[in-house]
Amino acid sequence: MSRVTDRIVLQGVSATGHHGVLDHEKRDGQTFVVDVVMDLDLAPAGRSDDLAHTVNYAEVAGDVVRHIEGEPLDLIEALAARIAEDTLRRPLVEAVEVTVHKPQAPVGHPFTDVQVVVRRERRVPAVVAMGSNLGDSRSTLEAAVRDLARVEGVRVTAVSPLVATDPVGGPEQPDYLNAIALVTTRLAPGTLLARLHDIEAAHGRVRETRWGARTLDLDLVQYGDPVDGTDTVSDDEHLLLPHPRAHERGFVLAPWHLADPAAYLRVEGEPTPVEQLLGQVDLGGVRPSEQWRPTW
Ligand code: PH2
Ligand code: MG
Ligand code: MG
Repeated sequence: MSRVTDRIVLQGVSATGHHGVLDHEKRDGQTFVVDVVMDLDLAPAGRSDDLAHTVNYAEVAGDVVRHIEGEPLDLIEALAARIAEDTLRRPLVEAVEVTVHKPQAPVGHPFTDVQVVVRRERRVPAVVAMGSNLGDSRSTLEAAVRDLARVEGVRVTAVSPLVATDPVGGPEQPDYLNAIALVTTRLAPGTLLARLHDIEAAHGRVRETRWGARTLDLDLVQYGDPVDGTDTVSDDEHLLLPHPRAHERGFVLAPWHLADPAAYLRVEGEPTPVEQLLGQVDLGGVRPSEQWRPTW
């Protein structure tokens, strides 16, 4: 279920900078050398052969040189941290390790190199809606929580109570059990969604009838925080975010509110309290269920 992280390694980018605690360092400048290791999923670019599906390392090198040549700092720790934060702003980068070398540092003794290494990981909150109405739904949902927690780069932070719900849409089918899992993740949204599909498939999910009965459905409802505007909004047909129907579905809103009474969802562009949305939907088909005991 997990993935050995792919990476891009950019090594030995060098330029002259004026960083250092000593006056002569600020005045005269010296060579700084930077390595950047980016963790990201390279499978999409491997399939498509399209630069838009990966990180352009030439752009990263440009950023590094701008930082080296930019505002003089006292510490190479500060230089490394800024480069790392900048790199992590690129949406596909899950984690980054930056090494700053200062081979001409005023160390006062013969030495070959001094380096600082910083690692920074993306940590984005995300909301996963879970549903099942075929087989032993409660056991399936419990297993799905464990599977989710085992995905490399995903932490489960909270899980809602189970709710029993009337099926919405689709053909005649059994009632559902629904729940919400709150996670934090360093995975990019498309990567997280692909891992959700892997878990569905591992539980025998086959994609046949739209809105038909299923052993397991895992939907990515929201990625990021709409309150501070860091949520991903996407109309890519393979990655619709926020989930286009979540705001009108009691089987999503009710358990979400139980897991996080202060939750917000972006609706028609506006961050909206889930509690308010809950007041606008028909909750007739949503009932408390026999409880589950998810562990992860
Ligand atoms: N999921 C659907 C369609 N209808 N109805 C309920 N009650 N619960 C669901 O999870 C659900 C549904 C499509 O994903
Ligand atoms: Mg669904
Ligand atoms: Mg789905």
